[in-house]
Amino acid sequence: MSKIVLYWHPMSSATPIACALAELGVPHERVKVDIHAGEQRKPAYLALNPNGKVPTLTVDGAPMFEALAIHLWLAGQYGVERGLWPAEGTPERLQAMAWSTWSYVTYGAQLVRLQTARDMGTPDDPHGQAGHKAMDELLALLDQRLASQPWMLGANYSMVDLIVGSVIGYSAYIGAPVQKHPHVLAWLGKVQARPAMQIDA
Ligand SMILES: N[C@@H](CCC(=O)N[C@@H](CS)C(=O)NCC(=O)O)C(=O)O
Repeated sequence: MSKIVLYWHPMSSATPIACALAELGVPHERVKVDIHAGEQRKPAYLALNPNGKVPTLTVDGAPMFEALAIHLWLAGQYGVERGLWPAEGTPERLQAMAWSTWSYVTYGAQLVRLQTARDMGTPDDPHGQAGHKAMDELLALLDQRLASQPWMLGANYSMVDLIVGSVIGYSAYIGAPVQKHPHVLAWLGKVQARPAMQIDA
């Protein structure tokens, strides 16, 4: 098996990756990068991640960055044999890619608007309000999907639930209207109750 190292900081964008590694049962090392002390801007770290952020994952010493890319790589590499990610060439794989990207990119863009307004102490300014409204509409899409099936891909839990659930869970924490969408709320509770989501990360 490849040697996997996760560069992380507690309660950060690296946390869902630590949870994914736990869910998949992938042996790995963790290296803490203290982003409050500026360690992410040191040349040795920038050589692994020119973006200067956590997470970074190295695979036999070769680095990759961006949480979504890491999620998709881990799921494809370790998830199929564990029944947690659909096999290549199946319609379910297409849905897994689509919804994972939807959460980090489409929903994530609105999350950033709300987060920025919140960080500036003005969550109710027009920018924050627009982000809130857009998230409400996107959550309605998700609610519709989860009204007819218990998990993102159908009858069984998969890494898509962990990936999408991590983004939706964080958005709820910063004030997205998740509680208005009953199927999303119930599903999120189940995702967050998984043992892999309880790890100290
Ligand atoms: N889309 C990026 C976001 C990463 C990100 O924003 N990480 C934050 C922690 S949550 C960080 O490292 N911040 C340090 C900094 O900006 O200097 C990714 O997935 O790599």
